[in-house]
Amino acid sequence: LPQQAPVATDLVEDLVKPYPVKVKRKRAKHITVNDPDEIPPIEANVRSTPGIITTRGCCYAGCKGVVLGPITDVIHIVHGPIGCSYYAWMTRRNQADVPESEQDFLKYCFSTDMTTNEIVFGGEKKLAQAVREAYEIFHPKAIDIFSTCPVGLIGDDVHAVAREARKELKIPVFAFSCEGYKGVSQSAGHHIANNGLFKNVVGTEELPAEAKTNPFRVNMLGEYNIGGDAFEIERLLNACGIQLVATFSGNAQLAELAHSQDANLNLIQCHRSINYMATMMETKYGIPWLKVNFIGAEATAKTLRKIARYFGDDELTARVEIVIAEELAKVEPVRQAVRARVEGRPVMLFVGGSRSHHYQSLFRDMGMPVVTAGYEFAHRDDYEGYQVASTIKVDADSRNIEELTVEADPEHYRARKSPEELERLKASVDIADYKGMMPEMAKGAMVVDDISHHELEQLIETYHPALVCSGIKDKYVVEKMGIPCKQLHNYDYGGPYAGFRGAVNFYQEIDRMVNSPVWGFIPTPWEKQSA
Ligand code: CFN
Ligand code: HCA
Repeated sequence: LPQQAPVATDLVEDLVKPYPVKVKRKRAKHITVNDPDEIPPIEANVRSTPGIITTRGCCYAGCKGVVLGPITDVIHIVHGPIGCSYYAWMTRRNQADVPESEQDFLKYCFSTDMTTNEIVFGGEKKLAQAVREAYEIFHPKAIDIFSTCPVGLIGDDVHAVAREARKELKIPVFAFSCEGYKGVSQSAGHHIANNGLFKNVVGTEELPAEAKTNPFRVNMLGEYNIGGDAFEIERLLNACGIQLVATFSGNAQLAELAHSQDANLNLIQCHRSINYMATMMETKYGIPWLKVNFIGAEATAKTLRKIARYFGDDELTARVEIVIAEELAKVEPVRQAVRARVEGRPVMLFVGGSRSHHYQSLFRDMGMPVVTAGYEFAHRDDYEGYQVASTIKVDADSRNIEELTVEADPEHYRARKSPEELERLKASVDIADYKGMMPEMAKGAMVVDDISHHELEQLIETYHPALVCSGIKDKYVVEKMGIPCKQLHNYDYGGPYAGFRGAVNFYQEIDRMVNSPVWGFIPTPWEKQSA
């Protein structure tokens, strides 16, 4: 790992200086200087301080927007005021490619449009009517319902409405109590969504026998097809002869999730949002899981090798090596050309719950040092990275909101914990850890959890970055400071960035951004000072 020029020891103090005493004490616990050999403690997954501008999302965003929204053939009805739907309508850029013969509701926006009347007199009747109407018009395979803040406050029983609708319409209708205010961020919503999906969908169907002949059957967990990433991952898995049973939940249809228990291995891209599903599938069906990273060319190659190593099959290993060689031959010339133009230029990364870690691989490919990074809402294990595969230490930090009791299903449970299995899991882990942010980040780099706008601005003035990666809530603040800001949530208008083709897209995009002459016309704060 590269060494980072050590930051001034008083930088942490400087960052929190303008805050009142209590806030200062709180925020200081979320800021630390990294040491990959001796991971320093960092406070995470706690309530944001009122009055401080945070970039976090809400529970509803995590449940409906992130985990369930990408499923294409289910009608997602939001029970709440129209704004909750309108402002979430297609902004995440999760893509889908649904055959003509199949239903696709992705581009639609369904809401009960709750108004004062329902807030005062209750909204259950309006919700029941909305479910009926959606069914009569579209005849979907299933309907799910999402509560937003006011629903919890007035006490509508969305689960009772779902139960009645199930009886009346004879299709699965299930509800999620994911009111925005629950928990401390979107993280609570991921958990609620995972529990609901596991309880109502996974294991309700079986993969047909003719689809079970390939011994290398995997699910992609925590891959939402932002900007088409899942398409590229699927292309690579296909090329290697690995069967993708289900993706949770990018470009997913209900049926594939329903028979996902027939996969042999779960690959986790975004651990933060989906670790609950991996653990429950392991407990009930005995399916082991491995953390992977398809972001970055080097990372993708390691990930494919890791999968091949897990299955331990010579033919598969040989095929994987051929795919890697062919793909890297196309990537390398672009990578080298771009690297020559961007190498050494500092980057700052502040995104969600996994990308601030994964995108460091892409910047490593280009030789751009990540001087400071942090998550909006990830938990301590995502920073410290002690959980890398099923057999290794359990996520002790993930305190549950709605704990589901999951028992092994004797029909399906395959004895996975044999000594050989353990050895193979460990060996695959050795190829590339993808543990978490801090073990893979330079010594001396600054780590800031749930960063505020004030801290972001001050860090920009400290590091003079060539690029900031973040989201919509600070993109234009950063660009008005004369520094390009790449959105790593929705990829601005770009993508895919996963896999080998994605890496090429990303190198070219970053080259265009950081080397654009337009930044010469907007003075940075430090240029203004010296003028
Ligand atoms: S697509 Fe994922 S990769 S699911 Fe998660 S933690 Fe969000 S919506 Mo925005 S971009 Fe972001 Fe991650 Fe996993 Fe996305 S970094 S904040 S909740 N996220
Ligand atoms: C969310 C979704 C979000 C927001 C992106 C952003 C996304 O948390 O509500 O703040 O730019 O990726 O769409 O994370």
